[in-house]
Amino acid sequence: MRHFPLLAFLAGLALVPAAIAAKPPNIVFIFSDDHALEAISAYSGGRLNQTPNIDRLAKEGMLFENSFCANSICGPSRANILTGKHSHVNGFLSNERARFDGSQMTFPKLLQKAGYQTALMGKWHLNSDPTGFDQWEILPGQGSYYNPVFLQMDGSRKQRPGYCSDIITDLSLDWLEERDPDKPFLLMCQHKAPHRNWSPPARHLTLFDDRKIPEPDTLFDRYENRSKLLQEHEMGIAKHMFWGHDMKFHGKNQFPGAFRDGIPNREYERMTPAQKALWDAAYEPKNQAFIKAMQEGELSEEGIVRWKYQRYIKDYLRTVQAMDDGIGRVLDYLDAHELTDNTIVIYSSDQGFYLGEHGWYDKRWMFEESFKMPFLIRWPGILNPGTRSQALIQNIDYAPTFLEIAGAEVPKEIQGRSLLPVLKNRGYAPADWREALYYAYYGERTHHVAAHDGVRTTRHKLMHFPRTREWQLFDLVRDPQEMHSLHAHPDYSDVLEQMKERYARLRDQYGVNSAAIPVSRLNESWWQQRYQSKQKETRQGPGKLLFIGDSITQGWEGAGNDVWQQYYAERDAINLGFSGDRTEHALWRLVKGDFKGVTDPQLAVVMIGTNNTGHLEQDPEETRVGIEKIVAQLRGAYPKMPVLLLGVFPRGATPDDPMRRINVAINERIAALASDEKVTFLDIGKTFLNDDGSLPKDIMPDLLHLSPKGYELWAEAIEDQVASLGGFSKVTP
Ligand code: SGN
Ligand code: CA
Repeated sequence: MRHFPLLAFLAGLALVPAAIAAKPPNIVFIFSDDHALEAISAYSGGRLNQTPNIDRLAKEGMLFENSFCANSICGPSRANILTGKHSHVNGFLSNERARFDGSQMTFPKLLQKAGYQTALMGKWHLNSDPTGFDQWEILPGQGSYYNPVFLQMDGSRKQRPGYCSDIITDLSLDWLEERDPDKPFLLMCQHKAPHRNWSPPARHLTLFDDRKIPEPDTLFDRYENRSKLLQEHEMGIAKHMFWGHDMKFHGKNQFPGAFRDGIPNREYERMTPAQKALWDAAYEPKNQAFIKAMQEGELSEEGIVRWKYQRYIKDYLRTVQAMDDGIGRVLDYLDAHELTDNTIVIYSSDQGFYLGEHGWYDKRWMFEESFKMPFLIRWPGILNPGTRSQALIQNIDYAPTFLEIAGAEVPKEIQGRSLLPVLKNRGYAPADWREALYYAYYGERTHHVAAHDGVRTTRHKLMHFPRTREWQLFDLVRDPQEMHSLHAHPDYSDVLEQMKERYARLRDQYGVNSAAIPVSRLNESWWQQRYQSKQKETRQGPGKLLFIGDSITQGWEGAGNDVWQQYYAERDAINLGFSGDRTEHALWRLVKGDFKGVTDPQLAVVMIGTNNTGHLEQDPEETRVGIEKIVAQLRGAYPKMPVLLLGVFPRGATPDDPMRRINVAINERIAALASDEKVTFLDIGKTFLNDDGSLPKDIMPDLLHLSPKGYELWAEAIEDQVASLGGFSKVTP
């Protein structure tokens, strides 16, 4: 029997009509892609635009001013929402080459179990088919604005004429019409808009033509007083807008200094002649006027950026307008069918977006504009109209909220918190509510935003960039635009320490362990090249013996080369050592790599972890988990292959060297991995050491890497095991 704990609190509220208490409420989750708070008039006061229908939710319900995502990018945010978990737990870290594991627990599945009818219409972008929905129809990948194709549940594709946001609204309303009226329902109506390339519908093509949209103060940010990594971005209005795709010009780029080449306006290519005619009638006069002004030298460099900003923001806002029209139609439908009173309506978007702030478009950074998500909720009879909440909420909270509302049990594994106590408390956070949020972006090549994570309280934000091991600290009250990092400011040394403590505590609470989360180093060109050449080698195979590690393993190609030739060349060995790799990087290579040619490897030799120690002085327990994942990855890929796991080699001059001690502690822990009968653990550290435990320089000249003699000792020390485990005939030097 199901029970509804909600009833208890509903009963306590005088406002609740009896009808509501009788039936669990329906949930309409309206979700968009890349909608910045600044482009919602309920949030911004209408500085840029008016969104009357989204605003209805604010007027009739509750608006959250401190609503955040856990990872400011599309697929990951959707995965956070579905699972109620941070990215490192649900496994969907970035858009690049990721597939959502739909076999895991998600809230739609649990709502289904609790008796809800569930449907999803529109953008999905998780690269695997939706699970947990009675009905769905989704855009493939990013989808298109004009005459979009939709994936059907039977695997077929259907092109639908018209404009994406209108069609997604139609599909949603059709489903509402056809559903079983006796069951509560969850409808996820998920728009593509206002995602790039910001293509408006015919009816809004000239909206804002008579206006100059105000520019943000930081449009010309020079990225001073913050990490140098900010300058690496490729998401600038000044430098990274495409002539065709973004700026909607036809033909060849006439001003290569000001616009990027390469991607035409693919949406235009999709249009019917009639759609094209309307489009051209709207854009061409404006485009030709700009081209003429450019040819006549009328625009300064700044003037060009300003023009591009106007083109960008107007198109963006036009797509918002069309979506807002659709939201109005959904709300009207609920009214007309007397569903409003027992239906919770939510509006949110996968993350925020830069509307020129810091000179940017796109998202990914933990800065406010893209870290924030809109979150508005209407729940007649429960929420006081026009309430604005300051509580710190995050997208991992949605799943437990919906489950609690439906009277379903909230699984312990969920990391978010139900928002019901906040909703019940007129938007005020209860006494035991969180004081800080954790955020992590895992890096992608698109737009060149370096991986970072951090914590935010109501007042401060701490960011950490692992690549440069930099901290950034912002005081959001004094510097809301985040123009000046205070991490080195003496007045903030206490705040910095407190924030670092919070950061450590939250990472601990959520089980964030950088050693065990796959990370690429494709942004380093030598690494990328080595990765590609090793890809080729593993595709060609056969690869009977795999060496997996860091620079010490890579060194078989250098100081160890003669010994390698003698021992391993004839055994079809492949050197998968990458200088500077920590466990997370080796793990990434194993997870993402193409080992097609390696069909029947006889043995893997693994030795890694010393860079987790050397770069980060990482807790040996964390490094252990990273090594465990590497071994598990190998075991999963090749169940028959034995693994020879070597203890991390000693480093530093003497046994009391702090790094040496960490490596020893790692080895004490990873020895236990040999409980798997296919894994043999061997610690050959002593081979390299003097009797007193000191490291001789003729073996490790820099007290970390091996000399030719060191490689000889290594090969000799493991030869018995290599031969017997791998089934090779023994090499006798
Ligand atoms: C596309 C866009 C990017 C955008 C990503 C991710 N380029 O690659 O600008 O950052 O999607 O967006 S485009 O040329 O296709 O327009 S997300 O919302 O899916 O995460
Ligand atoms: Ca997005």
